[in-house]
Amino acid sequence: MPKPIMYHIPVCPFSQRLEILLDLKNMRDAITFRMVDITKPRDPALLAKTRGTTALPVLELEDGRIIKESLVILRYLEDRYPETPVAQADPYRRAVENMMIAMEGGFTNAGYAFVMNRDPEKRQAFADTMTAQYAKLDDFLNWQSPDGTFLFDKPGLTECVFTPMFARFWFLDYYEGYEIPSSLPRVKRWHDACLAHPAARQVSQEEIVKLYHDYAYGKGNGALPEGRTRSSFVMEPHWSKRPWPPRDKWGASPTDSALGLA
Ligand code: GAZ
Repeated sequence: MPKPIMYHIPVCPFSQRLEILLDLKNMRDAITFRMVDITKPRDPALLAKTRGTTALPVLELEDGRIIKESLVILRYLEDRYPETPVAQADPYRRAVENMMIAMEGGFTNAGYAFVMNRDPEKRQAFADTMTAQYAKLDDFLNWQSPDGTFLFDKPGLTECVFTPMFARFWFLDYYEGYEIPSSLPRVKRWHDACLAHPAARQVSQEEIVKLYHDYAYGKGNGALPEGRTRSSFVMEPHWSKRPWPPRDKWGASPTDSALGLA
């Protein structure tokens, strides 16, 4: 039986959204996952399928039709495999879920802009922007689920969307010393439960801190900090064989060999 193919980058948070959904549905085997190495030029055959765009994940259906954008793929998979629903069925509850999902862009941007900032004088402003994003989520949870842990009784579509970002933001803890303020206990409870859930274990803190090292030097998506020849995103040497990077991100980047990349 042919299966849909997911072209993905294993460490990409947008791809992890779909892995969490499939794990919650117990349906990982319904999809064939094909890994793409973003540090190498993109396969022209895949580029033709995506009409020249390079962002992943991309889902190719059995008949060759293409779906892009993680939130669109997420809802497609939910509709296509309805046996174990993850999204809310009731229209108002579905709307509540989607109101919270609508906050993901601002939240994601705040965290990435914060870790990529290279001006120590602006650090506090980035931290404040991050806290304002957590405060919005905290307020929403206090409105819709004040006594619960998740938005509804168990992890749903909203948790699929945000959990991968909570995992990436381990880099804020490590490189910025930033944690959710204790004045926001509701979002902290949600955050901790999302990360502790068995369906969210595709990446570890150690993997994120090592692979995303170059983001702390302002370089995303495989770009190189000055003086370096290999991205922290390369697949070899494997991250588990590299040392933990220094936490202080404000000087020049450590060398390839200091990072275990040589
Ligand atoms: N909106 C798309 C989706 O599917 O939701 C975003 C997909 C995406 O950006 N994928 C990245 C990609 O394939 C990998 S993960 N890049 C390779 C390429 O050649 O395009 C990127 C950001 C960002 C936050 C995170 C990431 C990231 O900005 O982790 O900006 C580019 C990329 C806040």
